[in-house]
Amino acid sequence: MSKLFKLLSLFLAVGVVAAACSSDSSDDAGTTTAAPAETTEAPATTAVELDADGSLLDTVIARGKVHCGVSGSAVAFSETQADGSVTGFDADYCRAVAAAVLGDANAVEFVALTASERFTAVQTGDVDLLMRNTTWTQSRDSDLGMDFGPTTYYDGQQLMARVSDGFDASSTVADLDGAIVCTNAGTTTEKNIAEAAELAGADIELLAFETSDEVYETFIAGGCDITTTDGSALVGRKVKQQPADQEWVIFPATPISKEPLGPTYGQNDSVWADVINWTVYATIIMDEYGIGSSNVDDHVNDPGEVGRLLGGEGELQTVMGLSADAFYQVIKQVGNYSEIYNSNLNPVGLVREGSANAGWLDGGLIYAPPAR
Ligand SMILES: N[C@@H](CCC(=O)N[C@@H](CS)C(=O)NCC(=O)O)C(=O)O
Repeated sequence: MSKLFKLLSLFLAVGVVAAACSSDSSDDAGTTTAAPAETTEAPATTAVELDADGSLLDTVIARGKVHCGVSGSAVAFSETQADGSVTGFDADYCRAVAAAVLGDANAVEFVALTASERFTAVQTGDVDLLMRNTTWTQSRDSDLGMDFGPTTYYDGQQLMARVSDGFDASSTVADLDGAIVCTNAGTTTEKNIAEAAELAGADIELLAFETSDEVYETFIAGGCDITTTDGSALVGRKVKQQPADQEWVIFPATPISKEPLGPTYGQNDSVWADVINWTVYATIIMDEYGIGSSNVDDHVNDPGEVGRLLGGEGELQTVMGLSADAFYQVIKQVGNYSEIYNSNLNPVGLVREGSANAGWLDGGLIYAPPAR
């Protein structure tokens, strides 16, 4: 688009806003006035172009790297290795975004953030997105200025304790009366357990630590009776850290909260949001077709949805500011949803079957809108 047209578009857009403001000061009238602009072709195009100009997408493409906020110590989700590389389910979704935007899954700079640091890092622009065991909540969505992408892992908060302290799989929050409970600061976990204990009439002492490593060091040393966080994290830590002389049990079977985890980014950048969201959706849709890294090359010329998503006729990736082959690169270099899930989470015992993270056709919640 020429500079002149862009400028003209800007004036047109400002005109629409000004008209909306001047016609009536009530919210209702503003909405009514603005609505026709969405239904006529030219102003709708204008709006898209203006958004794209200010989007993080341009910044990331110019920079040639995605700055992705992760935990770095979340077992199976994002773990910083001795050589500095980061592995895990969340880390792979950072790579998927880099493959989509830059054609290179390795064009990621991982930024390790504690739970309490993470949202500031998005607000200051230190990271372009979070893939950090982050729960979608109303306050984060509104008050904190975040936006959330599709849930990549449906989690829920549980508790972990020593069997020798009298806890078992049927224990409940009411059984915590008198217990010292350790968790991470700046999390939903911290708030949920305080609220749940109060509701259950259990008097607890809550210790909130900045990192999970401190939580588990304290728990193992007997400084707390209970640790609590997302169930997936408890499973991972139990596999990795349960000492030979202790037996840990996770309860209750039905989590005490819903913790939908997924990509998180700054609000009001729908071009960037679309890119991240459709990167996730592409991994889910390809999974539904049984197309992954090993057979994607056999399907690039497929008709319909598969062909479109892989860059063939009718593709929509270029409309989003990406290369036509953006999602081909995601599947080829990183894999589909099952590949990402199974390679990272099966080793700690987390399986899709029978869980909320199964596909919708298998009774789960993993679902994507159609690519057309
Ligand atoms: N999903 C919850 C909890 C997130 C959280 O901080 N989880 C812990 C346990 S997985 C964590 O990431 N620990 C890793 C670390 O300390 O870096 C939230 O969004 O508040």
